[in-house]
Amino acid sequence: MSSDASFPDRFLWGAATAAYQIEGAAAEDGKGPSIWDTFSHTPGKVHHGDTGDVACDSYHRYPEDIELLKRLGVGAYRFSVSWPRIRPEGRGEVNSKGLDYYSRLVDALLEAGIAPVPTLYHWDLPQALQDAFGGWAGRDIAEAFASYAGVVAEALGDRVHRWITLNEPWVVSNVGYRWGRHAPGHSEAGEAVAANHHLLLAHGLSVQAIRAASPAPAEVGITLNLGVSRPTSPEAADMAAELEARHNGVYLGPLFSGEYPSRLSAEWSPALVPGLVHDGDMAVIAESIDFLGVNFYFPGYVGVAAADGELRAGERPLEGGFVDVRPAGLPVTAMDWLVEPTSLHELLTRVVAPAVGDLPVYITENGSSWYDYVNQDGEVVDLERQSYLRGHLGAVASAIADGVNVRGYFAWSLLDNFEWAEGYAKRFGLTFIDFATQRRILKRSGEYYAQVTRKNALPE
Ligand code: PNW
Repeated sequence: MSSDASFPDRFLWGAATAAYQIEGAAAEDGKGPSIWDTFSHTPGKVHHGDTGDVACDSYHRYPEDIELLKRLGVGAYRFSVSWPRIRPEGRGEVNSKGLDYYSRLVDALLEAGIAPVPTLYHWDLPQALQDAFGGWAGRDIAEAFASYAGVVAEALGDRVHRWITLNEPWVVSNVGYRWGRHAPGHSEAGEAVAANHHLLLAHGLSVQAIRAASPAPAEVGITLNLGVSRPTSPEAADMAAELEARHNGVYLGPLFSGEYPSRLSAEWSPALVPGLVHDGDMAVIAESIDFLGVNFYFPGYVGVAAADGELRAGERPLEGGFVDVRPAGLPVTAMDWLVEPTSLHELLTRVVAPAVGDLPVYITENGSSWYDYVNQDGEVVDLERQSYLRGHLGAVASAIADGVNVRGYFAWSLLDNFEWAEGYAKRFGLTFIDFATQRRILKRSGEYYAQVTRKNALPE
């Protein structure tokens, strides 16, 4: 990977956030409660008892945040729309004050020359729909989501030309419904498999709804968090392939080939659950899209557990005598996530390109968390984040050189924010936030990113 990598003309540089992580104003202007309001207010669910009640107060401070985007020199901002701001009960009555907020945000972005790229679902499901349908585990959620998507597209589609339906359905179904670490905090494999299918069905129906409701031509895509699993010995190769099927194939298969991967069991494959997949569903899910969004943070390594079952240093248990491994020599972030930029190149060339062919791909999130602090000069010198960014941008450039159709990159995140179950303890921002005062400080990595976006190349 050469250090002077440059990017194609019209490569789209961006930064990303999500509504519950930054907006605050959790009960303002008619917003209804979401499952994350409920979950974060449940003792023991989120580190330190943190909630998104105030977060970065971006609901009020978005003009300041747009100034930060201008300093970064980005051409696009990926934010998410809060479903319970638009429909406090999830269905039925539309809250015009909620739509007005996003309309003001979109206008201010366009004024600044920044393209708005909204995500319609970044995990803040209306609590009323969790109660009514069991959330994503219930089939009726799919129509409700498509209806809400149509409402937003009708209101903003004269100015928004690129939409993302869902953020990371793998995390929604597994972290939320299988392992219970995210809202709604359930640990039911059956619910997780059902959620997997209903998320995809909701996606397909919403693609149709957005195109039908939008007053101007719209590009529509979905964001997946895809992974690479690397076996550390030949005996672990089959388990690595299994993990990739659960992580990637169960989404890429239906979206791009109209079928779930055949190797998976009923614990993981909606196709094997009686009554879950209805006639016609697979065609709706495979509705053609205009781009694929890819989120990437870290690779996985799979090894065989020690014969006595004891965990060795850096290992975490997986099922069936396998372990998740941290190979010596690779750095880890504050999240304990491995740093290995070549794995992003591997993902794009080995996993993404074969599935999507020539379809445009956007990296819709990539970034890292470190223990940042403000030094005596009032600066945040986050050299590890800068190095992570540089390495991963190099990987993107080399994947493009190898023929992958990557059209843009969104850094995660514009701001330090509410990092879900980790609360405010884990910082991913290019901007530091002092949560006591809401003061924003562009970090060294943000200055670096501004150089990249202006040169359309990696400096030095
Ligand atoms: C993504 N994992 O979540 C989300 O889209 C962001 O909202 C979040 O802040 C960011 O990554 C950093 O965590 C993920 O366990 C959560 O593999 C968990 C995983 C991956 C992504």
